[in-house]
Amino acid sequence: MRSVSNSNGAFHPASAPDFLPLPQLRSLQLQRLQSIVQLAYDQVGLFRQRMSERGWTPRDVETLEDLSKLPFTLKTDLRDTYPFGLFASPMKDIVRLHASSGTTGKPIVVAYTQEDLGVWTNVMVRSFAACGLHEGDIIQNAYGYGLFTGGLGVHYGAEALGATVIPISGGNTQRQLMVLKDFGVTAICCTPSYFLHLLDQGPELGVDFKALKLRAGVFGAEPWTESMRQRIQANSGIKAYDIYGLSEIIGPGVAMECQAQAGPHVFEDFFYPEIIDPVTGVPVAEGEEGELVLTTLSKKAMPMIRYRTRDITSLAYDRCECGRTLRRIQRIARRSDDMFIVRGVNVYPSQIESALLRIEGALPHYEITLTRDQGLDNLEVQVEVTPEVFTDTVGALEQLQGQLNHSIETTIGLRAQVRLVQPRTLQRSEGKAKRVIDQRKL
Ligand code: DLL
Repeated sequence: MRSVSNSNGAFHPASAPDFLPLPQLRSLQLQRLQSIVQLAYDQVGLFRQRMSERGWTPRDVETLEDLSKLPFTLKTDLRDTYPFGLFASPMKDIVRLHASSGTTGKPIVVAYTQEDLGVWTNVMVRSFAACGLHEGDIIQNAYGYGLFTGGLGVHYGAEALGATVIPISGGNTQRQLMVLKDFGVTAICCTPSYFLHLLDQGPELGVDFKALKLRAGVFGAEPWTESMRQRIQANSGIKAYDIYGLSEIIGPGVAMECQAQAGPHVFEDFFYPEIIDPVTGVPVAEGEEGELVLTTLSKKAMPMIRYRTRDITSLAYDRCECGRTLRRIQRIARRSDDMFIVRGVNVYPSQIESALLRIEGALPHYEITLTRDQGLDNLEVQVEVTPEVFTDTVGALEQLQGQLNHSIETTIGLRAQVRLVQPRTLQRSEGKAKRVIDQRKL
């Protein structure tokens, strides 16, 4: 069923919760928090055990402030309970699974009930409406379809908005540009770096962005800066909006910018944000920078209580000019762990390490270099090999290189350029090894 929306996109009925008076919003949050804590306590062994260790029961959550006494959920909890250990609903009620990179070779798995998918669609409709998209828009969805949440999350939201969706998925720049132009696309969804790449390639392939009908970009899934936004807007003539999300919480649509472009509003009626000191775990003062912690207030398949995102940001409490009462996160400045994002794919150095060490001849000394060429990310991995391998024939070296390439690609789903180097060439560090050199200019 198509939802109603007015044609100038100023207000969509689904956006009503964005404007709830704060006392009403807080009381809705508390009510939802209490029932989600009860669900997690009843259904998720790990959560119940951690609560019991502290001598707490769901009844101890009497105010929203009590949330800060509850145990955190970490990415390692998802890894340790792989694949389905944190599910709170029986498999028969789970209608969708997605997955995202874990810190080792195994991904982390996330689940949705039908009701959860409804919430996801709802926040995506509100995301589009917030940046002025509406029924009748033609949305090119260049986020990857598959286990990654970007493709399907955006897809169902755009359909429910009443827009026309083009499910083109990622890659194939030439075809993306042709569709942008020939189909009269009015909005595009992809990573900001991929849009820069499209923008760079446009003139070569006869596409003048300023002559297109395109007016908005919904960009996220990786860090980007205000200067990148300015560059995109100046060179393409579109408005570039920041969308934030993560698989563990739902996917895209945890937070989205409105037309004021003052940082993504968190859809707080479904996701409760806190900012903590990443070292001590203690909540920071209002407006201070720290690690974003999110609690899902309605998720039935896999409730996340105080999930540590590792994303460093701050929360803006001041009233936005759009009138939304939802707090805003500021741009994600960095992460408190070593995950990096290449072409929208999350990668941990430890995944690359395990891919390398699976192959005989590779040594545990490696260095990852990230560069960006015409908007496209490149991933180079230099790895030291044993002296025996190094003195081997060229053919043997090439074979090893091929094996390492393959091992990395099957582990992280991305192609890297592997370079074999002699033992003891890479710089040794006295403390924590510096594995990643990021030379990308945002
Ligand atoms: O990237 C979901 C998504 C899809 C968001 C499409 C936006 C658009 P994951 O693959 O689980 O999910 O990666 C989540 O990506 O913890 C951040 O570190 C980073 N990230 C996502 N959005 C932004 C953003 C999707 N707007 C991880 N700015 C998060 C900076 C972002 N970093």
